[in-house]
Formats: sequence, structure tokens, C-alpha cells
Amino acid sequence: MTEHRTRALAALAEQTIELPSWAFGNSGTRFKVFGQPGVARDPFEKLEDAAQVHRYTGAAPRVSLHIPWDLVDDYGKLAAHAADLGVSIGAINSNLFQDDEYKLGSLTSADPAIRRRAVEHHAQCIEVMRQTGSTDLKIWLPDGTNYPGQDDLRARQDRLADSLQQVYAMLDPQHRILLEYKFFEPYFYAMDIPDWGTSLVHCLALGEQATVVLDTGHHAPGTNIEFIVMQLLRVGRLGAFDFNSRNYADDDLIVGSADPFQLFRIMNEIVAQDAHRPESGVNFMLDQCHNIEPKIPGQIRSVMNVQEATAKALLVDRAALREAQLAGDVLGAHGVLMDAYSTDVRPLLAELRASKGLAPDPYAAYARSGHQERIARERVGGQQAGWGA
Ligand code: RM4
Ligand code: MN
Repeated sequence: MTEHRTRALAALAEQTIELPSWAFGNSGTRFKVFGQPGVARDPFEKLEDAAQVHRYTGAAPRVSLHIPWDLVDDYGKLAAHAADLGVSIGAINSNLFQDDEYKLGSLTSADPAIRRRAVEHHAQCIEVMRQTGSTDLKIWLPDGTNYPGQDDLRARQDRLADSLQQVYAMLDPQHRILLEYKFFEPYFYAMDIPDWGTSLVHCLALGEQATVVLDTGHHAPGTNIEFIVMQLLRVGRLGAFDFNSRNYADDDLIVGSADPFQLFRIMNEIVAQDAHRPESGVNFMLDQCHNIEPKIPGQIRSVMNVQEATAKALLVDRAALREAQLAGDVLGAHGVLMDAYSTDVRPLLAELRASKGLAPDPYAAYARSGHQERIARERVGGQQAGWGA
């Protein structure tokens, strides 16, 4: 066990988790957006909040941006601000769901002028990547249809393939496309990228710089997500996660909150293929909104939950597991996994944090810091950032 612990500590020390800028703005339900005192008013303040999460966890050094929600005049200045705070800019998310013209589709639209506009938006995002040093262009396609017969499903795929090809052609060599899928919403009959298979088919057609992003909230209930993780790793196309927790729909709750065992099963497949290592290229991002809970502590809790699931996965006795599997020892093999899952890894993570000069409990350390009270006091005036701002 001590040997496992040592290896787990070394692996955990290298693990990083990317934070979404939109987690730090006001958000809510379809019915009401709840404001909170001290919430960031612009992308610069969002980065300051993200830097707090990194300061107490030591594991969250990058922040994803959403364009145009995080539009600024000078991206060089924003990147420099991030660097001053000890963080950097991560994935750039495009936005294809807020313009009236996109009602019937963006990259899939039957109207060539609308498709061109959607492609051009990605040129703008790629420019932001160049100015911020970001390497990941994340595309979540909200396109789809509500009624059978509304549009030609095949034609929509063909138009999508063509639009994506144009976006892909604009990438620099170090850039990647992260192509996200979602089984329903905002449209309810047929989404144009509803599942990992469709995303993968498009990525394979595009080329090696295109990879799939798996949002844990974007599957039908009961879907075996860890199987998808295994398969995408097997073919070298798992580019990133959007981590969150769902109960009913795309709930965007704190990852691992309702089903920590699912998060463990996912991380177990990751560790089994060594994809937790930074060289694997898998970007472990959060995609969450904190509607009723405070934002910075919500992100800290999320990072801690990913770390706990990873630590447990690293403690799985792989040799014993393989032996039991080869011997056909069904319950023995299952027991090896459950032993790791049942381990209290909080002391291990406290040790990891001590080795980085951090407090053992980042959540408590942030609460003690007085930062939350300070931003509530100081951030007065101006417009708080929110969904779409
Ligand atoms: C989508 C998807 C994307 C996110 C948007 C705002 O459901 O998860 O990742 O950018 O929401
Ligand atoms: Mn997502």
C-alpha cells in the first residue's frame, strides 16, 4: 500500500483541472437568475476569482473563456493579468446559440450566409487563442431540430462536416478542436451532434487535431460513461472532459456531488490507460454553474472532488485486479475496485497539499481567508457578470 501511496502522490502532484470563467458569474434556473454579493463584474475579475481557487487547491492553473461572454478589447492584457495571478488561459469556447439568425441552425444552417457567419465566429475565437496562448478551441453545437421532417437530417450532417472542415483549416499546428456532444436541448427531436459516436465520426474526418469532449451531464440516464471514456482513449480521441453532475438533465451541478462512485469509475478508466498524466493531452475541465451556492467555494469543492476520485483510482491495486480478472474471479476483481473506492483519501490529499505548502483543507482555508467578505465589500457598482455577459 505504501508503494501505491507514493505513486499516487506523485501522480496527483501533476494533475491539473481547468476552471470555467462562467462559473464565477451570476447564474440561475430557467425561472430566475440569483445575484450574489461580490460576484465578478468582468473577465478580469473572473480570473481573480479563479486564481483564488488555484491558490487554495494548487491544482487549477487554467481558466476557459467563452466568446463573446468574455469579450475584452485587449486579450494580451487579459493574458498578462492571468499570468500575474499565476494562472493561464485555457480552452476558448465558441457561442452558436445566442443569435436570432441561429434559430434553425448555425454550422448546419441551410442558409450559406448563416453558415459563413458561424464559421467566421470561429476565426474570431482562433484569434483570441493566438493572443492568449490558448491551444484548445471548444465547440459545443447547439443545432438540432424539434420536429420529424423539419429538415433533412443527412443534409444537416453534410453541411456540418463542411463547416467544421473550414474551421479546422484555420487552426495553427499546435491548436486542437474539442468537439462536444449533447443528446438533447436546446432542441428535442434530433440534435446534430447528439452523442460521442457522431462527434468521433466528425473528428476522424477532420484529422488528428480534432478530439471529442465528454461533458458528464450530456447523456441519457443510466449511460455507462466510463465505457465511452475507455473507448475514446483507446482510439486516441478523448480531448477533454466537461465535469459536472446531473440528476435529470444538463444540471451543471458540482461534479461528484450526487454520484461520487460514477466519478470514481470514470477516473478508474482514465488511470487504467495512464490518461491522468499531463502528456496524455486530456484536459480535465469543469463546466458548471453555481446558482444557489457561493461560486469560489463551489469551484474549490469541485476540484477537491475530482482529486478525491483520482486519488482513489490511483490506489486501485492494478496487479491484483488483473490477476483476479484473468482467473475469472468476478467478486475478487470487483472487490479490488471497491477496496480502493472505500479508502478515505483525505489524509493522502492533505499530505499532497502539505508538500506544496498548502493548507490540508482548501475549502476551510478559503473560508478563513476573508476573501469572500472582501469582494462583497469592494465590488460595488458596475454590472455583475452573468449568463451571457
Ligand atoms: C452547453 C455545453 C457547453 C457550454 C454551454 C454554455 O450545455 O455544456 O459546454 O459551453 O452549455
Ligand atoms: Mn459542456
